Amino acid sequence: MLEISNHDLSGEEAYWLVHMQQALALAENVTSASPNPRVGCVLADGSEVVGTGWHLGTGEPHAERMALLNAGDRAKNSTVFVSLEPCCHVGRTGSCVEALREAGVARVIIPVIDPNPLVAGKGVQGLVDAGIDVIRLIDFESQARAINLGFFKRYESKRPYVRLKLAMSMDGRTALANGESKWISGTESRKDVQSIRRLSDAVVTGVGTVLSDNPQLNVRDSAGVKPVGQPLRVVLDTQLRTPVDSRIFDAAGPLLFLFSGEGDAVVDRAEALRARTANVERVKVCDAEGRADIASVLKLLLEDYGCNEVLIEAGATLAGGFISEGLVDELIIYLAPKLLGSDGRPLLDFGEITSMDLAPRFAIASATQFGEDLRIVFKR
Ligand code: AOF
Ligand code: ZN
Repeated sequence: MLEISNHDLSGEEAYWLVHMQQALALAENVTSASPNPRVGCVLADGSEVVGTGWHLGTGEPHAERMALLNAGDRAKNSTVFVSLEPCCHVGRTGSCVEALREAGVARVIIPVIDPNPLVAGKGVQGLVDAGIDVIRLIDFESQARAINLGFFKRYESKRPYVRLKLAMSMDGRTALANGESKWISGTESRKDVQSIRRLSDAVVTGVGTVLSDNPQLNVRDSAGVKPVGQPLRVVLDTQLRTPVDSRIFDAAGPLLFLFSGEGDAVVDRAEALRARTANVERVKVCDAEGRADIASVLKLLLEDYGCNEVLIEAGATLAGGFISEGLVDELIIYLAPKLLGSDGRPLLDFGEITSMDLAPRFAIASATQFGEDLRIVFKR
């Protein structure tokens, strides 16, 4: 496999940049394919695109197969641009390396190696063994990873990629002392939250938020875009205090309640919630205060529910727990140009920090205005 930087391309190869961009854009268009990655594929003959494909999720054809089908006879001798190393295993859909070999493609161009140990370099080896040239355009690697942050996190860190969303005033308050919090952020910000939910495999909240805000936490039809599927909504509710008439049951989409309490009363409440078509599971591990163990919750979502990307929309206590355990990859703060004063509720609750060196640190990844608010994205 040849590794090439963009500025080393010349002549006809300049088209490679355009085709690779298109393959990445096709991948990016997929809201979620979890636990699989978002993948896009373009088949080209010189400057001309002869086939396109993308992967829609478990059990669906891989991007390469869709593109091969789309190209038909024109796949022969074409150059294949795919946003991830092609797979070589016979999983739910059969090896893409095999399909590319059979179609007689000339060359495969990728930005990044698949982190899944079933593939991880073996796809490239399979192509090379079949006499197909493989080129990796190294300058597209970070863009390719950014489309699948959760998929890479799954294999590289054995956890989902976690986003924590919060809305606060200029002085870092989320609600008035009396609990009133509607609406700190404006309509544009709330619309943007919808687009983040749409990308998420799960939206996690705590029972406190269910009791105080009575949210639905689903993806609603915003800006004319029809929601594609719904994220799994997860409520951490140790004693199962969620009332059976909460609005969360009214919205379409799967629901999961995680509890850790014991005794007949909790078991009865679990039955009542199950009757409302929710999954209810006891999480074995709990911390000293009886709160659900956050790392175990994430492990459960990764392994049993196939979640690559998780969004936390919770109050100060649960959000603070995620931060203090170092489990937040991305912090999304909507800053509203209001002041709520020192009696307002704080953004995060995570105990005293005794030295500046111990303060959790993030770097600013972007700052964008939404209506009157500013959205600041921080990354670890
Ligand atoms: C590709 N193109 O479009 C996708 C790939 O369960 P399976 O058989 O669908 O295999 C899933 C694995 O295949 C997934 O974890 C990833 O390693 C690879 N996904 N590969 O070449 C695709 N979706
Ligand atoms: Zn494949």
